[in-house]
Amino acid sequence: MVSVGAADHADFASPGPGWAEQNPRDWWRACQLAVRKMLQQSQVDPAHIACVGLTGQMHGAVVLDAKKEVVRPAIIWCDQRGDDEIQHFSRQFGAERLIRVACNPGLTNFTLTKLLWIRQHEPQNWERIRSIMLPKDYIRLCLTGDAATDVADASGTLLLEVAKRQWSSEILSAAGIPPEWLPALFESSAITGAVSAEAAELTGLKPGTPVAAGAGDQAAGAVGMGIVRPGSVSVTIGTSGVVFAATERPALDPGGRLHTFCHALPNRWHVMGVTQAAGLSLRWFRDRFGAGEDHLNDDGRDPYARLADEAAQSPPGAEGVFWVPYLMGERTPHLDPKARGAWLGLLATHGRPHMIRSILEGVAFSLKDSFSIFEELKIPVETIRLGGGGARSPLWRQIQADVYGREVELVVTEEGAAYGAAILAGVGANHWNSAEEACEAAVRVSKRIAPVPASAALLQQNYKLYRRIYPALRSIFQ
Ligand code: XUL
Repeated sequence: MVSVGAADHADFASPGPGWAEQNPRDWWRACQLAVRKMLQQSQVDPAHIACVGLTGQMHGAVVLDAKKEVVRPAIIWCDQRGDDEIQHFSRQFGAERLIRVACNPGLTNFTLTKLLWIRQHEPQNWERIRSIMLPKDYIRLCLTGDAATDVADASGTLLLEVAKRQWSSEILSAAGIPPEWLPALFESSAITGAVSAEAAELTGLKPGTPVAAGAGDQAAGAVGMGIVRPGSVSVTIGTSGVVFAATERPALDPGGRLHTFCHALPNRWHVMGVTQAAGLSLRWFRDRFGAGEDHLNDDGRDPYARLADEAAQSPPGAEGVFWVPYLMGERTPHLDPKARGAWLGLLATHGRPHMIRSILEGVAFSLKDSFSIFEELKIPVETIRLGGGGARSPLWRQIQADVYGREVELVVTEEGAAYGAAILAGVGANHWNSAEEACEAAVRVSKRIAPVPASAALLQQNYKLYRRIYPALRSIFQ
């Protein structure tokens, strides 16, 4: 499996307010290093690798010229610059019609928005574009020479007819995007090509090793956590935070607050709600204010563990301090790129422990907003599994169980997206007949965490107050 360009661990350039860019060449260099290191450390014989799976951050726009050279840095998933362009497109296309065709509304995050922005603001770059792709598919191009993608990742472009699992000629023609710019579409476990001699030289993989379509980080992560059947839900806190539910059919939110995408299994879809700055809220705190009193002394401990220790000094509810995590605008439920982060309720008696705990609670409140929409749309929630960096913190796990008011589960393998990509590659290599069968065999629950009644009751109360914060602040953000 190759897990590519996940912005969770890499920084991005922000050359303007709310902008986010990375250079695809950096991903390819990192990928070569990572694959070489993996082969070296694991001592796996490349000849024994049956298939390579791919996953990576979603929604980015990688734009290439006729020679398949990168035209400009990729504008990535959390970039917010294209609000005017996507609003204009939605009005012209018809906002309701867009939800009917693409199953999703026009949002700044989606790939189409970034393409519209490039055309409007960088006509000289637009003229050079001959193909467009998603981040992990740029790595596929470097590995195999093929321009291909999977329906799950393609769902996040706003160029797909999600219900039919095919590119939308209607959207493409309304947006003025030539269909020949797009990669070929596959189901996630299909084989799209094979490792080229040149890529083999650079990575240490064996030439001719098949490469499966794979999926974006969320759908692959869900497979890695066994979220393949309706009723199973995951909450993943990486840079962003995602509440993800598998569905039998495309479940449409007429308000467009949830994303409705193809899942990485044939004939299956999923919905997901996204908090833009989940893990990012805590990383921001660490980067700006340090990781604990001893942050100047490198005591070798994980800075996030030190932050959690500090947070644990505050009681549940952070003695009235609230954090709203809108550091990169917000998707679910507000769909508002102008939303901003805020602390509320501070008194002179509060200190870092309250502020850090309020971040952990505020992110969990924001994720609970997705569960509230699931309830409205009657999307079943039978089991909840936690993943991503956020699931490594015992305190954040407990806060989540308390805020959701439900038992939560952990799975043995933490690297959800990478593990999911490997599972999908295993299906592609006919090791299993289906991703469902593979998940039965390869995903195990390691722990169950029940809500603590007293703190759960308090946090449910606080969630009601949290819900009132955005409407109260909205006009100030504008
Ligand atoms: C999902 C999303 C994130 C990114 C970054 O919609 O934006 O999962 O893929 O990891």
